[in-house]
Amino acid sequence: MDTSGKVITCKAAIAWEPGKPLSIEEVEVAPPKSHEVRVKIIATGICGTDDHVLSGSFPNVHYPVIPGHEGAGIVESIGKGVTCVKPGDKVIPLCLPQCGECESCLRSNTNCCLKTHLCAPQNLMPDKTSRFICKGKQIHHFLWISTFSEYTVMPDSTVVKIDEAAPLDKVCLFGCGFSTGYGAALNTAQVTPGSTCAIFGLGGVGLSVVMGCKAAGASQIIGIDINKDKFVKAEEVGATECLNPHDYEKPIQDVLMEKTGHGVDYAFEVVGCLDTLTAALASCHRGCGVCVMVGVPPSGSPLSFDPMLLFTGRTLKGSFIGGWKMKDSIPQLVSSYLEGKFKPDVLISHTLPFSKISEAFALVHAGKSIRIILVF
Ligand code: COD
Ligand code: ZN
Ligand code: ZN
Repeated sequence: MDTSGKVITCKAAIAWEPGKPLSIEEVEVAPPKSHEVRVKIIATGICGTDDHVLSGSFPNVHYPVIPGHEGAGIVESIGKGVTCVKPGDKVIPLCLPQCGECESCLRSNTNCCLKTHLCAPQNLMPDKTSRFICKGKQIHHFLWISTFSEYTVMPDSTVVKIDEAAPLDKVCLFGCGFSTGYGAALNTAQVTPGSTCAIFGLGGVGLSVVMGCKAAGASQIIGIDINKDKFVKAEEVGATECLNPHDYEKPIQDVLMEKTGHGVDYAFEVVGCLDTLTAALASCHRGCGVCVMVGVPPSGSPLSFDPMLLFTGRTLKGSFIGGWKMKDSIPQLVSSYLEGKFKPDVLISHTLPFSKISEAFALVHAGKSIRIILVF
């Protein structure tokens, strides 16, 4: 049945207010307007950030909202003026737009498009209206892509065509988790062969950092997590050793200093916590260590640390979605995946039907998952 130009009714998971569990509802999804694309989502991952949306700790989210930002699907229809994709294309929705026109997009040294949610709200489409209605109420978009809906509408700056051979229930990980972590090591830190790395937080994103450090040729890769169940996977993807800070009486940065002599060349914060950020910075080589912040501590929390940590030459850097300009890079990452250059599949601990989204979040909360893929 040709659905283009018509409202589609489908299932979506709605967060009605912060602190409440998701509920699966029937939503009406309006057709795409000019420069918008409607995508049938085939698979979506659950990222730590989606959980932050449920708890209310992710900034600038308007409720009720359909979260989800790590999806893959097939274009159902396109609005006027869309040239980058056509119906039937396999695509990945982008949690970071690449509009191609703004000051950042025109620079080669940043991926921070001025249309990102940090610069402009993405709770509604660019024309300030929603494409989602449930029980007569307007539902907000999340990062413009809301992948926890079987059909979703997004601006054409936030979607990219990928190889038609790509398995969508695997490559959805390129929409956030894998790209964020892998790029933090390769693009932001530019890890060098033979170097020493420490990764704080071994969730799906942290494990992708481990994979990036390994691909860059690091010789010592130390994983750090308070949940020792995460160590098996970390060692499988390249960690040479794993540490649980709770096993030591002294702070973990002191343990790392002792282990490495002068500190690690690269430390990555992939928890989203102020304490682990300062510990990561303090673990770096005092003269030339680079600390990369991947996680985001709760908004508004001030960071304080001894300035001497920087004075001697350490660098503190942020990494935004792995530093990738997403439209340019994601199709290439997918092609490299199809050539067998890396295996983010190992991050997938569970694949469940979309109807089990609440069970999936329970597994996330119990620390029993790495990446859960939901399939429609
Ligand atoms: N020390 C060491 N490890 C810890 C500590 C601690 N004090 N506390 C928790 N951990 C571990 C947990 O046991 C867990 O294994 C890991 O840290 C966190 O993993 P997940 O699975 O909860 O999260 P991820 O890997 O899916 O995502 C992590 C992020 C840090 C990217 C995310 O939560 C975040 O901060 N997102 C905001 C940043 C952003 O916008 N990123 C891009 C879009 S997601
Ligand atoms: Zn994410
Ligand atoms: Zn831009």
